[in-house]
This record gives sequence, C-alpha cells and structure tokens, in this order.
Amino acid sequence: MARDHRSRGHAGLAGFRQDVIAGLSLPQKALPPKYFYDAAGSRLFERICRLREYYLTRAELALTRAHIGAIARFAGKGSILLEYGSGESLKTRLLLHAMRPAVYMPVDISGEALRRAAAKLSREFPDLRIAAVAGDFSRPLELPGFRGRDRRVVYFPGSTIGNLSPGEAQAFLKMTRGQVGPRGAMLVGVDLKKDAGVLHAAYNDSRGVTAAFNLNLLERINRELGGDFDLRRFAHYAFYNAPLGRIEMHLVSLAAQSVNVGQHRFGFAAGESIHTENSCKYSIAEFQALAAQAGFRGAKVWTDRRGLFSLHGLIAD
Ligand code: AVJ
Repeated sequence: MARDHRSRGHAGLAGFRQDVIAGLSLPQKALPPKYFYDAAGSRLFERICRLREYYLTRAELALTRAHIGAIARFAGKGSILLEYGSGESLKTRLLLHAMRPAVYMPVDISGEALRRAAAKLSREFPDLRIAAVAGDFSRPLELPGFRGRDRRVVYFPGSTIGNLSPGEAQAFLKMTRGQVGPRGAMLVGVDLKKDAGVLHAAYNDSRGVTAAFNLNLLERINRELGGDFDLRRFAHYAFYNAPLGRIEMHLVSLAAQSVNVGQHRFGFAAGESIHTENSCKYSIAEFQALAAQAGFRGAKVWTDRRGLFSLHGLIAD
C-alpha cells in the first residue's frame, strides 16, 4: 500500500522563480540543475540514459546486477530503505527484491513521479510497505514516524551527488548521517574519474539529446515564469574541467541580447554563459575521504567490470 507524505519545502513555483531570478543575477549566471526535471526534462533524461555514449546508467545497473547479493546484505534485510529519488529504476527493483525492506521510503521533489512510481511498485511488490515522501532531499527532511529499532539505510544512486561540489557533498553526507542515525548506513552511486574523451562524449551525444535536455530549462522558464528566452540564440556547451574533476554544462548566448523573466530583465553579452550543471567525478579514494569527513566509514565499494562507475557502502562512524 502506498501512502503519501508531503514535507515542507521549496518545490513550488515561488521557489523556482526565486532561484531563477537569483541565479541569473549572479556575475556568472547559473541555474540549479534540479529544475531540469519537469515532465519534458524527465523524458529527455530517460532518453539520455539509453544513449550509447551515456555509460553511467548501464554501468551502474551492471554493477548492481553483478553484486546484488552483497549489496542487499550490506543494506541489511528488513531495514528501512530510504531512496533519494522516486524509485522508478530497474536497479531499485533489484534492491527491493533482494533486501525486502521493512518500509521503503522514496523521497522526490516531484509528487507526480512519486505517485506513478509508488503505484507501479506496489503492484509489483504487493507486500511492500511504501511511504512516499514528496520533498526536497537536499534539505533536512521531516520523515514520518517509523522510529522503532529498525536500521535506516539511504539509497542514493545515479551519481546525483555529483551535482554538488565536494564541499556541498560533504555537508549533504553529514545531513544524511544525521538522518540515518548512529546505526544507519548509506549506499551511494558515484561516477568515477576516467578518460576525458569518454566523459566528453557522454555529455555531448551525437543525437543532441543532452543539448535538448539543457535547453529545456529555458523552455520551462518561458512557460512557467513568463520568460522570453529565444532558444535558437542559446547553445549547449559541456566540457570536462579536469582541475576541478567535473563536467560543466552551460548554455551560451549566441548574441548580445536581453531576456525577460516576468518583470525582470537580464542582459547577455555574446558568448556569455549560464552555468546549468556540474557533474563531479571522483576516484574511489577521493570519495571515501569525503565520506570519512562527513562521519561515515567507507566499508564497501563495488564497481562495474570496466571500472566506469562505483557504488559505495557507507556506515555511520
Ligand atoms: C542525473 C546528475 C547524474 O550528471 O550525468 C545527464 C544528469 N546531465 N546528462 C549527470 C545529466 C547531463 C546526470 N545526473
């Protein structure tokens, strides 16, 4: 049975407007990547996950399949499983099947995606207790009851943590450490550092799906906030910033222009960019050091055979 819990948060239109106005007012214009995922953006992201160049999804699924027994043992059968994300993925199903959690709590900003995923899951796992939480997991969450003695484990797959800077990721892990308590644990998917050409191709696919995903953010601003971005006058730009160990995505203004968002007006020089996403890459040692600084011990790490992607099993220290 699926239940719904709505936590206070900034998921609404007012929060979106505030973040967009603030971001476009910065010297280096920037927009938070969490706003990529409206209905169209979520569909585009699903297409990205199927692209030949985008190895992340396939590599994480492969390592999850290969090591599911050990991963489920690490999580602990009968634990409370929180997932940061809606839980639509195949790898979540593998984990649910193998570990049979006492309660499964998907946490997602999109109530719509949550409802869809929870309804589907409760058909596939009729005995599973699902407590969906509509909220922003980047802020401390108020979770429904379930105190008990059960162990809490947070599952955070997909290298979504790469959207945070290392400092932010550390603070986020600390917050999660508080959320799971002294006996808790975390399973976090982290994309690995690798050949820059492989990284570059993953964010510059030949079909232009990633470009459409990036540009959709402007379309969303136009539609929801009364913007007048001309999408033909912005171009997708993604590159690997090696010193900072991250892919950066930008939208580059192809001309000097000004753009209105509601009552606000923003000037762009030709070539000026909006920084829309960071996707940080870590070596295994780098990520374990980060986790250690956040109060977790890196107890286990699994990778795919090609060494593209990692899943870290962290235990509260
Ligand atoms: C969902 C944040 C892991 O960084 O690879 C895919 C998002 N951006 N292509 C990533 C994304 C461009 C993705 N994450």
